[in-house]
Amino acid sequence: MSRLLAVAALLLFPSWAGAHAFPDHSEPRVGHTVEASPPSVRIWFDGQIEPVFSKIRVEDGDKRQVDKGDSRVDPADGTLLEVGLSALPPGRYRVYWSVVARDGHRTEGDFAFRVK
Ligand SMILES: [Cu+2]
Repeated sequence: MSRLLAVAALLLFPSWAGAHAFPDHSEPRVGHTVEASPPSVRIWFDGQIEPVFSKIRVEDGDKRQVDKGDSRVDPADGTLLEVGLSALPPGRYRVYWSVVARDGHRTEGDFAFRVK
């Protein structure tokens, strides 16, 4: 959904197409089921992001926060945003991300993953 909106925004406002940051890939992968509770959620973006304004929040099926609230941009890789997770029981989880690219534009979105 968010991706479709972003595409629509680019069609309507081509000047936005500069250096917005969008996710390239993530761990866990979007929509995938993992065998065991992952230690963290990591999202790689297609450009550098601003550490102060970029964060990830992870919620369980009851909307309870299950991340450790320690979102950070990897000091060695300015395109990687990650957050630690507490031990997750089997279930469905949703990742909400919000980042600001170097051009000052904010992008945000969400995706689900499942723990087996
Ligand atoms: Cu931009």
